[in-house]
Amino acid sequence: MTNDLHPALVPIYETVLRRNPGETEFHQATYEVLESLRPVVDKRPEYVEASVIERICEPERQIIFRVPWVDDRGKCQINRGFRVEFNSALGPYKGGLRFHPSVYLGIVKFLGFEQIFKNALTGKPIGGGKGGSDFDPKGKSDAEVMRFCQSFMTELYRHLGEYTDVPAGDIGVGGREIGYLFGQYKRITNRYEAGVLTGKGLTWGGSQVRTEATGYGLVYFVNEMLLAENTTFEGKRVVVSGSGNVAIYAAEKVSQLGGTVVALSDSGGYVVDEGGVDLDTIKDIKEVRRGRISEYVQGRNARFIEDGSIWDVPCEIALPCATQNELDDAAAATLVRNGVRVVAEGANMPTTQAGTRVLREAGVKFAPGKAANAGGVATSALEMQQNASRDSWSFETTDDRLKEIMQGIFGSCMMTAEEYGMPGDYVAGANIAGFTQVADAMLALGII
Ligand code: NDP
Ligand code: 2IT
Repeated sequence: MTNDLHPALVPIYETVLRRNPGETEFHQATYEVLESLRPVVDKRPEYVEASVIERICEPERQIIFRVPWVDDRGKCQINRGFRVEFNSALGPYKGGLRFHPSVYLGIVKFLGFEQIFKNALTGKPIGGGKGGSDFDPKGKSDAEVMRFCQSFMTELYRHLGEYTDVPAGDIGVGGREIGYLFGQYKRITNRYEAGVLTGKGLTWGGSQVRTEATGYGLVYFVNEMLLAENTTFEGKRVVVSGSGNVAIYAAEKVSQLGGTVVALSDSGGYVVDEGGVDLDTIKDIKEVRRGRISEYVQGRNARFIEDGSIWDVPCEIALPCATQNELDDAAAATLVRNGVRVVAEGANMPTTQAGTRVLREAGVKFAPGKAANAGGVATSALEMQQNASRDSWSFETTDDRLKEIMQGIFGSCMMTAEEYGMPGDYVAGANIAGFTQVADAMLALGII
């Protein structure tokens, strides 16, 4: 289906389909950006003439490698590792690593593609990339996770560097994994090159607020959306999907700003606590014990629902913070029926194309992930900045910078949408604002 694309972009999208067979998530991510570029093609034909759009859809480099490791029973396990270095027009490749059994090239490419524009929106000098593995950390011992990370880095290290490519976390990769990865990088290279990875621990080169940054940044962005509608989080019912890094700190900031998070989930189901979910308990289950969300209801007046959708829970603000395509058209219709006013993506591409259409047609304010969840990578850029200057900033200073960056992204999405005749369309605003920055740099750098 190409009928919403500018005619000049149809052959480019057809090339994406032909070159990347079966990579449906990558097709979806490119289609969404190309669709937004309709007015840009008319205004700036040089982007097509200098094949900037065509080049931006083809990764600069794609690395796929074997990751052998030995489990606790002494048995050899084989996983597949990926790093897609998508675009370095604005800076070194930057983007997370995902460890999840669903990871394949199409997932890594969609994430890397989104990352290009997200990183441009932050205003920081970072290009776009993403990586990961089909390794499943669930149920593995710390020792197994360490051996896997060491094997993964034994290949990946040769492609990294603070001026080349700087990974961080994503699904299944948090502080523990970044520690093992950084340790192995340091050992192989014999360099304490702190700026090669972000999301490090506070005692070994990490930045204040990086743990909280994606979730906090998402809520700062939504706060700007609410202020534009003359309202705030105060007294609002909020549903947050997931219960990982992004979901937990989004929920924390929502409650700090006076909202009530009534539901959270994991891949096993969701919990509803009408009085507001207790985050100390969630942190203990998820961050300390690495347990299941179902454990939350033990001894409390809350419900666990195994089958069904968290989007059935009525709310005014919905924050999908788990994974791609978790909010489809049926879920969107239920949210609309129950009176949702704002949907903002903490995860990458959590809303399907049909889901986005339902929300948009119902007049729901919708914030796309590349704008709304950019606080994580923006704070990674602040971590790189602190590493480069051998400095470390206080929590307050770093949090203030994060807030300013999110306000800046909100402003540029809004202004760009207005400039291109689509006021209030944050999807168009984010895609166009991110794209034009990268495209202008690519024009200046010549055909490379
Ligand atoms: P975590 O691994 O910390 O948490 C992921 C959460 O989502 C868990 O609750 C997990 O449940 C759930 N989940 C993951 N995959 C699935 C699935 N296939 N079906 C149902 N539930 C699932 O990851 P993050 O919080 O870091 O990442 C969440 C999202 O946010 C991702 O889309 C990521 O790309 C995006 N993101 C992350 C950033 C970061 O800085 N970490 C920055 C910007 C975006 P379970 O434990 O049961 O698997
Ligand atoms: O999707 C994302 O922006 C991330 N997982 C964070 C990337 C980063 O480099 O901090």
